[in-house]
Amino acid sequence: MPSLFDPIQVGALALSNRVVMAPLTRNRSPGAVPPAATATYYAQRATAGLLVSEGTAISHQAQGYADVPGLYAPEQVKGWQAVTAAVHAAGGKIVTQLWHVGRVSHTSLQPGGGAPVAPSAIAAQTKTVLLDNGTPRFEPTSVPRALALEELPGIVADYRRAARAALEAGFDGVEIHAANGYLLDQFLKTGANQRTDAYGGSIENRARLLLEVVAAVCDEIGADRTGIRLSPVTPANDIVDADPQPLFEHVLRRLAAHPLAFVHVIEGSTGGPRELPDRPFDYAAAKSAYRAAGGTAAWMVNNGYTRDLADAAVADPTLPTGADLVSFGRPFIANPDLVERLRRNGPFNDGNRATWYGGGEAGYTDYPSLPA
Ligand code: 8OZ
Repeated sequence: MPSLFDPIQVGALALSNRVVMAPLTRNRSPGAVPPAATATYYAQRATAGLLVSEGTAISHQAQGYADVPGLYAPEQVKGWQAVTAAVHAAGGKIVTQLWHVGRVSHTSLQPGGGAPVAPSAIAAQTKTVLLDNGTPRFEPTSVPRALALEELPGIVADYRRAARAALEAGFDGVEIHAANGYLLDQFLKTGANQRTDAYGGSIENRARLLLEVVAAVCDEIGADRTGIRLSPVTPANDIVDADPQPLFEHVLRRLAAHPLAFVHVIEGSTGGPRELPDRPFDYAAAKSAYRAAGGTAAWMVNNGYTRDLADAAVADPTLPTGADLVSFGRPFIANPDLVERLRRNGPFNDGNRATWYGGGEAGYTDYPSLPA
């Protein structure tokens, strides 16, 4: 029976255990360049089997929050090189999360102060994080404009370029962020996509952009270095779909055509309840649909996992309710040695919410590890 602490091969990546650090936005990259502290922060957490970086913008247009890092300029790649070198020196593995926020943005963050882009010109009733001298300010997102059909190949090309840049930056691979109400999730779901062209309407059409992005990234860096993050029912960033079960089973069946490294599924409401009475979803059925279609990727589960829940999930990864990997988000902020703390069943540090977004090293690189 496998345990959380057993090694596992995930695509091209040999992981030392099954505990993954989930992507966490920290807003500490002025000019979209990760600073030296970011290398320290990730290296401190390198005992995770795999680190997934914070969401990293694939283009200027992809930016939606203050001081988020990018992978679209040479100085950004250089900043990340120091991070990946530090993680590798500490014995860890790290992939970057390729992110386009779509409508979850603000004109002050967009090229030329323009409107953010989206499948349709429907505003998200949500807030983004801007910074006033390092202090977070939560600001409503701006009304987006609908992307023209002719613009979509450029977005796919931006994902492809960013995937190439990720390998130049020394990452072991990428995770395509298709969750949490950002651009690819906006295309998938009826609440944000009212297009009448080949990218709207039917499930096939709404999944088209995501599948084009996956194909381009796999072609550029290899499916065995590519993962994807999905959130079938999260209400994060004001996203909703009228019928998520067939939508996600279609997406997963189509993803099965690529021998991906991992599929990362947020169960329930991101950072919130695992069960949503008004948004039921059968994750086991979705996983079964993926495996029945020949999907071979490691199955990574996320959201509110305790040691007990994680043990149960990895005990039999072949079950529809089982998982190969479990990712932990917030617990990794305050517990750099989370793997060891899980092994010992605690104690766990409590994080300080005031320093999640923005600021310096306080609440970033100063959480203690347990004494050996
Ligand atoms: C919290 C704050 C800002 C961004 C996500 C990238 O939900 C995020 C995010 C989370 O995926």
